[in-house]
Amino acid sequence: MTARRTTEAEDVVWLRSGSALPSAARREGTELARRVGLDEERIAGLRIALTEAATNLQRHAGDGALALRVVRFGDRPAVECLALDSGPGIADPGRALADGVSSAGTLGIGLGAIARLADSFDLYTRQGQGTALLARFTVGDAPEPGAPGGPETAVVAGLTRPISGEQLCGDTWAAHEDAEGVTVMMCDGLGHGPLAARAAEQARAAFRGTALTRPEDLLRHLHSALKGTRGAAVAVARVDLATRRVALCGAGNIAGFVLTGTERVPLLSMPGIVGHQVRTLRTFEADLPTGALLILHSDGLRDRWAPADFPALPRHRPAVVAGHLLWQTGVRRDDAGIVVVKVPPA
Ligand SMILES: [Mn+2]
Repeated sequence: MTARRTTEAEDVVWLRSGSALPSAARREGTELARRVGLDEERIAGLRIALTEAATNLQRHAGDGALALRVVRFGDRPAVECLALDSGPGIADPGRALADGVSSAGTLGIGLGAIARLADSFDLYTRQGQGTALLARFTVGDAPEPGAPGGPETAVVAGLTRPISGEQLCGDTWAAHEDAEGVTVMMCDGLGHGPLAARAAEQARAAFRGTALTRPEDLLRHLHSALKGTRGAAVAVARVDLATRRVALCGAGNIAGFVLTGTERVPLLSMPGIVGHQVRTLRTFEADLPTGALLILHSDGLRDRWAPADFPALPRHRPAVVAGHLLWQTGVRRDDAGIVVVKVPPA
């Protein structure tokens, strides 16, 4: 068997915009950074970046939040910060990124400093819609996969957010990457709270432990693994890097589609509850051209939008795409989960 890399949903610390945001961001960020062994100099940089991102949200963003978490690239952990908002957007991101221009007006370091301090940075902003900012601080020096100068492999990123008032999330995702392709799962445990989270955890464990890559086989495997839980909506997709085709098999309400700059090609799921009742399984296929994204998300995100609502979004890093779509289309009355796959040029 070829070497395989697994990525999975992580615990996400969601910090809503408010007066305590900068100090809360520094505290939580520092804790994550110490846990993964980031050195003190990088931690100092992380704290500056978090202060600036948090202050931006407070001053300009209206409704916004920071999502902090540990992500892993192989055995290299990183602390990742997503700053997401529904603010007015940044009119001139090029200028805001330039040296010395502080978007907060006080620190004098601004977005340019965040971009310099982080080893991975990306920004999507649209006037009248909002902004998604990614700043990542990785342990070690080697460039991560998919980064400029890094190995050209597929890049997978997801994001989850529990329903308002809950700590645990019933939405989850996981992905395997190997030399031939990428296999990805999105799972929405029925309802919310601890029982939904348990179904999600069981789906993730079953996905982690299998070598199956054919979506229909995988879905059947997950169906058995979820017996005894309250059940879930699950979709599994396989991207074949040689043919640049994607195949998806799903049961229940998971949205799956290929997104280009101008088009959204749906990959349908069948009715059913994985773990309880799955009658007919069908696999749907589509092309995945260079630059296009494969996106799976739960019904905690609205899916009535057009590619023109998010122009140029597919050009951005999958973590920014996941963050922006979750923030802009996510609902508060349900768990929300999204996973985004971008494949390298052929
Ligand atoms: Mn749901």
